[in-house]
Amino acid sequence: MRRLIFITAALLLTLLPARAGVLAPGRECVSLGGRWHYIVDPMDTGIYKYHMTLQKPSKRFFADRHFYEDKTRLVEYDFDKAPLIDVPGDWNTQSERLYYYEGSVWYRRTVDFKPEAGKRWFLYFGAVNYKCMVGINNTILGTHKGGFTPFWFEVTDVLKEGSNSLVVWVNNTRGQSEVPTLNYDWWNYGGITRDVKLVSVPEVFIKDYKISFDGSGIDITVSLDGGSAPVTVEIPELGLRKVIRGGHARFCKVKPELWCPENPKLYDIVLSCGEDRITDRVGFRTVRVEGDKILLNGKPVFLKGVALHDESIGVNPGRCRSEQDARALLEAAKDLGCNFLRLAHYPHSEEMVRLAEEMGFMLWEELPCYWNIDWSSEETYANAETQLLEMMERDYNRAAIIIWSVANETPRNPERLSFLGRLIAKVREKDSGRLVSAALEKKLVDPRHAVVEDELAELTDIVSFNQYEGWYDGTPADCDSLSWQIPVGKPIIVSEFGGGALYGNHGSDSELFTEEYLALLYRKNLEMLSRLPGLCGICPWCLKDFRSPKRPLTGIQDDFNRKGLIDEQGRRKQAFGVVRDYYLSR
Ligand code: GCB
Repeated sequence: MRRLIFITAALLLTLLPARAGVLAPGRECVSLGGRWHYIVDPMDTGIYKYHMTLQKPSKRFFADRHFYEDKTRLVEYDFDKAPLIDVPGDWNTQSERLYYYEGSVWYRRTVDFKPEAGKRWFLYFGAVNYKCMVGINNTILGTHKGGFTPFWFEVTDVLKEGSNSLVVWVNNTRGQSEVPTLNYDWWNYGGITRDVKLVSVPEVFIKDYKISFDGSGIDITVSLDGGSAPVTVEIPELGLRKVIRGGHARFCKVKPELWCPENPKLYDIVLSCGEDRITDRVGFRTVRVEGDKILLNGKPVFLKGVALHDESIGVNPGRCRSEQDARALLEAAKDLGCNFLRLAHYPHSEEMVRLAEEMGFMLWEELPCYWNIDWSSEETYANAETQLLEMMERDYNRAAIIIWSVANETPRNPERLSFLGRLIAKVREKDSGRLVSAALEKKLVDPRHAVVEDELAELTDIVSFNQYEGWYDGTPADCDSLSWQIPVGKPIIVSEFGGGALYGNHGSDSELFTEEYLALLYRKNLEMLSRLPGLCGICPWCLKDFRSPKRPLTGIQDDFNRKGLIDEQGRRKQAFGVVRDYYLSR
């Protein structure tokens, strides 16, 4: 068994994808989304021999029967006859048989290709949950781990003219040392959950660019792949143009219209290098902390937030698949009066982030270091850091993101402090223009006194914590007299509070899971939180009821965490109005 784990780990480690940068946005892409064939493989027959020694993957499913040369061998699978599934999309909501499934699924589609002289080709995945191995025409391109961030492989030398077989092994088995770990409160949606694209670039191309604004000037750094050449950068509306030769340029003394929720101004930017050209939309703003205030563009701001999962609104909701799915959630948050979103508990899609930016939401983006992960494992740390870098690289240029958050409700111990301390140092090394946080916990020292005591708060810019007075602790009325002891001198964000209610379940306001109870809970919590000195923002937990296998209560939960202000179909509970009235009054 040990040998098997070792061989599997070795295979997974040696073929890592190319990383860094902005490969897909603003470029010529062919979406490979659509109907793919799939084979469910709970025993990993496509990988292992019957004695569990590692089967050379090229001799099994990657060979793709359709293209299989050796017709004399017994082949017990056929992608062409296998059922079809939508990509992007989770498998759990597309087949009743796969609703609770955690294991391996093989995907296959064919890709028509016509080579062009002087071009290179990359295969880009928006996200695959959780692990995957990708092959084309029987050549394994590599593997990726981490369910919410993009990765890509160069396929220039692998694609052949005509039809190509693209096979992806996906596995969403949870693991003790993974990020997230075995236990978490959301649905483990498996599959190729975000778009797959074929991207073409010239021999020398812009691999990455980063733009930032410090209040007086705009800095741009670019990096190239395949050679060196000058890069021209233009922001036409500001009349800015420069040729970058050494990888960096600064436009001094510029006065752009600043991005803010009331005026989410974005500018077109064009970068060109030889035949390569990328276009994007970027905003300019500053964010910093002064004492216990958060300053956006130099002025104190109150974050009227809500937390949400990347799960669509609908009768059978699943992982969001499209811009329309993201828009429906964002419109609900707009109606609630929000100017801020906590994108919980892992990186949401790029579409979600971009649309939120256009619509004027400040954003908190988060890593799935959730509850009690394996703090002492160096491999777990490396995994978390990779996910962090992939998230930051994808979204560095989004002005809407004001906070990177590294963890949620993690237990206090030295290993965790060191692990998260290293992640925080990494964030600061890569980005000095944003705030760093982590959602901490509060403790009741007795029913009337709550404390937030956590050495991690010394490393973050903001003291953020989750609290559930009136739900997991006490009653809504207890909010009236609860006293708080919170580290002083930093801004405070209450990153979660709330309770459960089933939409349409009415009764007295002392009855759990009724809309009336939840409305009272919110009224009492909002009064209590408003009294906290240094309060800079709040995030009700959460916008929409979301699927969670930890919530089986029949007739009420039925596999949904019912703490949404709207239910899974978008219907508003009474508490929605309570929060909206509060936001209108601030
Ligand atoms: C929390 C977690 C969140 C859960 C929520 C709950 O503290 O951060 O992920 O879903 O509580 O509903 O219990």
